[in-house]
Amino acid sequence: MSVNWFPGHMAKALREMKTILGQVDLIIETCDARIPRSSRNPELKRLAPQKPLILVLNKADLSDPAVTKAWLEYYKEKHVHAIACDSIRRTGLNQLNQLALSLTREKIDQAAARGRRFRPIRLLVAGIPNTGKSTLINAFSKRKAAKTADKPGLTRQLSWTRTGGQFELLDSPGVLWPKIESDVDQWHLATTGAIRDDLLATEEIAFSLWKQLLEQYPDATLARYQIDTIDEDPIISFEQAARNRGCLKAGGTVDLNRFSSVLIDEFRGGQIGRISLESPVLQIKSEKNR
Ligand SMILES: Nc1nc2c(ncn2[C@@H]2O[C@H](COP(=O)(O)OP(=O)(O)OP(=O)(O)O)[C@@H](O)[C@H]2O)c(=O)[nH]1
Ligand SMILES: [Mg+2]
Repeated sequence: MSVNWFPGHMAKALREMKTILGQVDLIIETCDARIPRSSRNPELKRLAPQKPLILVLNKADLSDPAVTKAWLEYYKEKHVHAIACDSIRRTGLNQLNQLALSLTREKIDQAAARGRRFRPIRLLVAGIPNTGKSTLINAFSKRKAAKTADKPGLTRQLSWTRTGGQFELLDSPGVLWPKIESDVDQWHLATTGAIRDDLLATEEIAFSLWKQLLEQYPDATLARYQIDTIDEDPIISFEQAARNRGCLKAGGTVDLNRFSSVLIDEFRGGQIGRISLESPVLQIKSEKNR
């Protein structure tokens, strides 16, 4: 099946980011703390390998705190500057502010020594769709300058926001890459809402999420969907959960499509619990096998 998740506006945004990079002091890359592996765009790394970069594991209020901590340790070992944030409640933003200052100080001091007037530090906020770039900019600037929404592909243009303080922030449209190779990556991106809901079959996304929940978070999942025991075949408990939720068609047959939407919504809203779908342990294993 050929799925087009790299529409024209993303290619255009990448081109525009390339041309404006000369004006940017530092890149803040947002990814989703629940899926730090599949929510990083390899094209962004290629865009400016020499620029200082801070990786924000955003939506950390929804991810498993122990797994997020393990990701931060993983990135520290890899010498990647990473910070966990909740852009809605502004957690992690002071740390982000301090790190952005310390990574750009030398450049700003050099400019001052050459007699240049003070100018704000320019940050490009980039990442895949729906990872909270615009929300982070609003939180950082304490303004509601950027529009945000619970769906991917809202921001369509590059636009600068002054913070009133030391920074100028460049919001950018969420960009994916032309070919997402792995099925698991596709499912994870769809589950967290990074690719449009109509691009993949809802039931397929939900069932892959269900299997992962049973494996990694069985207690929280069984409790939420009132299931006593797990059958070896996960489709049995999936159907049971749908029934328990009252997702039935006329005549009493189970409505898996409706339950699939319920499950995905509840996952996205954090109602099943704080859940991470990707862990650095598996990441290290796959790196070793390369
Ligand atoms: N729980 C939680 N939700 C967040 C956080 N940051 C953003 N959101 C929500 O995620 C959704 C997407 O946020 P946006 O800021 O529009 O995301 P974006 O990356 O700018 O999206 P595009 O412009 O489409 O690329 C909105 O519903 C936000 O309220 C966070 O840290 N925690
Ligand atoms: Mg946006």
